[in-house]
Amino acid sequence: MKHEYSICLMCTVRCPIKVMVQHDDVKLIEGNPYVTGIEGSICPKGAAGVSLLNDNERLKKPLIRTGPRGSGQWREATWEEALDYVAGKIREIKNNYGSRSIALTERAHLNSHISKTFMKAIGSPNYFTHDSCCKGSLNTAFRSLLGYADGSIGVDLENAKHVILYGRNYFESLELKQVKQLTRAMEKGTRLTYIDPRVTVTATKADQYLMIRPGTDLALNYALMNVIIKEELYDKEFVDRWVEGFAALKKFVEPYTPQWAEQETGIPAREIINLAREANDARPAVIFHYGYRSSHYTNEIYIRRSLIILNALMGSIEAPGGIFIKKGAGDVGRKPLNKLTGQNLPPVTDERCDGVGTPKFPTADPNHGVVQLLPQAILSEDPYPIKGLIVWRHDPMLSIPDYETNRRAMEKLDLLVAIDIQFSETAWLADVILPESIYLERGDSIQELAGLKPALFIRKPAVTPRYDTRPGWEIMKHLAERLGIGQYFPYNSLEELWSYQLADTGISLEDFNAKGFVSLSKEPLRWDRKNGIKFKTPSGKIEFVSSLLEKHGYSSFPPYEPVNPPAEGTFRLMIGRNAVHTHVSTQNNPLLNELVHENLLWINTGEAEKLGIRNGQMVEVCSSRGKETIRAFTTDHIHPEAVFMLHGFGRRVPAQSRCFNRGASDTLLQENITDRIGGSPALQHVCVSVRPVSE
Ligand SMILES: Nc1nc2c(c(=O)[nH]1)N[C@H]1C(S)=C(S)[C@@H](COP(=O)(O)OP(=O)(O)OC[C@H]3O[C@@H](n4cnc5c(=O)[nH]c(N)nc54)[C@H](O)[C@@H]3O)O[C@H]1N2
Ligand SMILES: Nc1nc2c(c(=O)[nH]1)N[C@H]1C(S)=C(S)[C@@H](COP(=O)(O)OP(=O)(O)OC[C@H]3O[C@@H](n4cnc5c(=O)[nH]c(N)nc54)[C@H](O)[C@@H]3O)O[C@H]1N2
Ligand code: SF4
Ligand SMILES: [Mo]
Repeated sequence: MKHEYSICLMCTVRCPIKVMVQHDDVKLIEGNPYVTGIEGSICPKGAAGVSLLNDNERLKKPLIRTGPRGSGQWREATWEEALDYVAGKIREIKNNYGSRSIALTERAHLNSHISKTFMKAIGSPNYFTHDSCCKGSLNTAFRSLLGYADGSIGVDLENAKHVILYGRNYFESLELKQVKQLTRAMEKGTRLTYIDPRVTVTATKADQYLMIRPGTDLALNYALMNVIIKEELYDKEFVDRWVEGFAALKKFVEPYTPQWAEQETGIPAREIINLAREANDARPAVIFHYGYRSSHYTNEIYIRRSLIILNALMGSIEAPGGIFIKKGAGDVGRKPLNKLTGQNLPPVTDERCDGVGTPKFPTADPNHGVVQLLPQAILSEDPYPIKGLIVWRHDPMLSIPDYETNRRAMEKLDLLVAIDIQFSETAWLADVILPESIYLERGDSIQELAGLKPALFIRKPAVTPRYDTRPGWEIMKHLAERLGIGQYFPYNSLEELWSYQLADTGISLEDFNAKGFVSLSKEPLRWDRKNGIKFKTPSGKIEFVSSLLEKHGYSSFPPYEPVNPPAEGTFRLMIGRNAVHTHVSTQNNPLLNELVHENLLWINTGEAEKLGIRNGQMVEVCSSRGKETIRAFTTDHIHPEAVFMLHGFGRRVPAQSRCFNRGASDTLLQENITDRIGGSPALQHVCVSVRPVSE
């Protein structure tokens, strides 16, 4: 049997894989055996990529809509026809409203340098990614403290002595390599503390689990800082050398005692004091995990800042077993991969339609915008109309809170184009669907993976496309040619794209053949903690008092204010993932759907009893935005103030028959409210009532 080394795309973690191929068919997918930390392993979703290839509910040909939006009436088209149609509409919108009225949103991917260049060449500032909905506030928190975005930061789980996770549900919301690192570390004695209002799989593996009242992590952290500073449990040398604003923090946290935090969080004061002391015992090899998905509450920026500050107090930044700034090709004296930047193009000067980078929203990251503000911008035409939207590997209908408002926004567009592999809820409303070949059938831009040991990875086609689909980088090139901007995309084939990236790097395509990757450093790269850490803040230090925040009039340490408490008779709606599904992508996958085909509403047993709800019974969940029906799962393993459901179910597209109408949609219930400093949506702001329904 032949094999090809490639990169998984069943989720966005991009694990290196080995694809076993016979007669142009994929027989098995394993992890790449040569990659340290992966050693051949793969998660259930990665293995299920096999069934995606031959799924008869995939997109197979370009489609042009013939009926009203959402009616499911399409006609098949040739690529020429579909691309001509899209290019014609883009030109029309440009002529009528100007270039800025075209937006593009995507789940950031290996070819994002191509889509960014495409938008620059069109002349529109409105390039968006999913990122704000995932961790916009974490990004801003890191920039406010270290000067780096969150994407530049990693955790050295393997060498940590104590890992403290705040709802970072590693064993279900997977990053394969990190899960394996953490497991190995725990086998060698690393302590795991897990803090969540819900007993997750990760909680069951922890040495210590603290059930926190939802939305009160900031209170816990202020109290931890209070103890750490009062009992002098912090790394004085590190703080003296690297921290700006320690004295201000010290004064600020004085009133936030563990006894105070006990009232707010429900965690006993003595546990809070213990945790502070245990962290001190392990420092600097201690990680207060700053989280991954960080779109929960309106004060998210300050929760994330407090976690990063705790790491700084422990001196864990750039220490083995702490958190680190990722190193790239440049750090080993190599030339980074070339990427398209459209450097010969004039800069785009129009302001973004979400106001990011303007006085309206100065602190969020303009590199990917705040995508959840897009529906409102479309509907209000403020500051100007958005009339065309290209959506590439993203499902804003489901990934931006408040489904009904999203739908109204999509309906208002003159042009909606979806580049996807299946009928997403957004594709279902599109004018044109451009089907992309799946990751097993296509190659993509080479990946430069920064980290302690930077390396290059490559996604190569393992089999030929099953249907009339194309890779996204080719679709964009062909669209660009029709718009007279083809010259900014200097490739005609995958090989030419790779050659462009590798030019003058001293690395050739053949270097990937043996193991599927090229290592750039054998040893972990760490900076000298005395004098060598290159923080990118204006002061060159860790800014507890943040110049980014203060210059725009925001406080670095605002007094604690509770987030909205659930009104009488309602519960906070918490959400998350499990190990079997990826966001909104895999619910219709033939194999994964068999494993988990609906979501359940976790509700505390005592609360369920009060409402007359039995385990397994159907219940109606009602919010200010909508109503859903779902099966109840009664359990003591969730805080009584909250209910919980998996994200990604309750689907409305009949052509995705396996997941159609199964379970409930969190998106439909959520309100679209944003942390106006950090940029994340407060996905868990919404509170819901729950009542039994007769079956
Ligand atoms: N309501 C709500 N919203 C959320 C979240 C939540 O929990 N609840 N979570 C947030 C988080 S953490 C994230 S990261 C985002 C994720 O949001 P999204 O990026 O929208 O979600 P995904 O499921 O990763 O994928 C989106 C689309 O990519 C398509 N796709 C998959 N593979 C390919 C491919 O190879 N090519 C192309 N062209 N398309 C492909 C899928 O079919 C799907 O339609 O959502 C955020 N928004
Ligand atoms: N299998 C799988 N793995 C994935 C993904 C996937 O879709 N599927 N997606 C990837 C992506 S893009 C992301 S962003 C990450 C997400 O990784 P995580 O952030 O670890 O994942 P979530 O599943 O969103 O889990 C959120 C947890 O926070 C808890 N929680 C809710 N409210 C609070 C609170 O107030 N305080 C505390 N302490 N906890 C709270 C919830 O109960 C839930 O268990 O996962 C990544 N890995
Ligand atoms: S975590 Fe699983 S689905 Fe995600 S990239 Fe890795 S193997 Fe693929
Ligand atoms: Mo995410």
